[in-house]
Amino acid sequence: MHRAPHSRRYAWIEENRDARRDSFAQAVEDGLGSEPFSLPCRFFYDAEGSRLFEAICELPEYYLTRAEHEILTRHADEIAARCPTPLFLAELGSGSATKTRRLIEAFLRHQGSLRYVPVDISQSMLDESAQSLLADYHDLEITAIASEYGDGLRHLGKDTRLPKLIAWLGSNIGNFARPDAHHFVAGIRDAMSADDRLLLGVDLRKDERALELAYDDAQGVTARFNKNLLARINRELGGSFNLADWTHRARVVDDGGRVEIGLVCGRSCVVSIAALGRSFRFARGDFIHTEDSTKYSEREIAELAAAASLRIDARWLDRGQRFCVALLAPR
Ligand code: AVI
Repeated sequence: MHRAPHSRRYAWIEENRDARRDSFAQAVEDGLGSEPFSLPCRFFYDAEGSRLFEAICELPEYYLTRAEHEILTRHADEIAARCPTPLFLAELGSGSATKTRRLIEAFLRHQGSLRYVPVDISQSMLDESAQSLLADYHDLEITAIASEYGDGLRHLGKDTRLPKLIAWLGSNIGNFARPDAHHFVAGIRDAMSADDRLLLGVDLRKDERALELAYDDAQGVTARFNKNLLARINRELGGSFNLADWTHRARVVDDGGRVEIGLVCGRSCVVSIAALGRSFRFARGDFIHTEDSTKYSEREIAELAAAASLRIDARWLDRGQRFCVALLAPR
């Protein structure tokens, strides 16, 4: 465990750093080595990708963040009142933790002090958000975990000193394929004791046009976010992608249940990647799948919970009925 010199209230843990670095090269080799081409979306979030994602959350078309924020602002005290206290608050994929502030404030009101355990792949994001939270909340302690979800969850499962609320917000669940989402929620359930709770933020199925706009915004921020994956290959693995040859594409499929995101090749090209010691050939029209953003109906959320032996204690929608936050408890 490492402690930042500037605060006695901040500690951070790094899980599996080498595995994380190696897995990027391996994922690129696997994903570009054969068709259909793909790159896993978890690699979007280097420092630049995290910055671009924060910009996406501010876009007028990207309603998800505002809808969830509205729900948390209106119902954070009720969420805290429904949880066993005192507890500690853990968060998977915490990012800037902006939305989490409403929860932190509610728990500080309910129990006076709070330990917050954010889990995020981006060390820089964890450091930045921790410093800003600690400056604003004097009764807050933070133990940040820099890791992928799986390692973070294993760590949380062992932390049984107090009950915990695990927040998995921002519809991050949407970036899992449906069967993987079921599997992952079951994994969260395994890391929970009887008094623990899960707070799940999920984007709902909706009108296709609203989804298209949310994932292909007028300012092109989402396109830059998507293309940053190729830029990251160039930066970290010595790749030769010419970003101008690639176009962002977001298509609504499965009856509005999923946005399929990727990059379309506009000109045939050969891309060398020094760290892999090989080249990849792409033809005009080739597609690299980079992300799925899956949407759920309220019924699908109930099925997801039931399949993981969780019950819905309460759920809230925003006024526009676009987004759902559900509080889940072990059955
Ligand atoms: C992080 N995740 C929930 C975002 C989403 O909406 O699926 C990622 C994103 N991709 C494009 N825009 C936002």
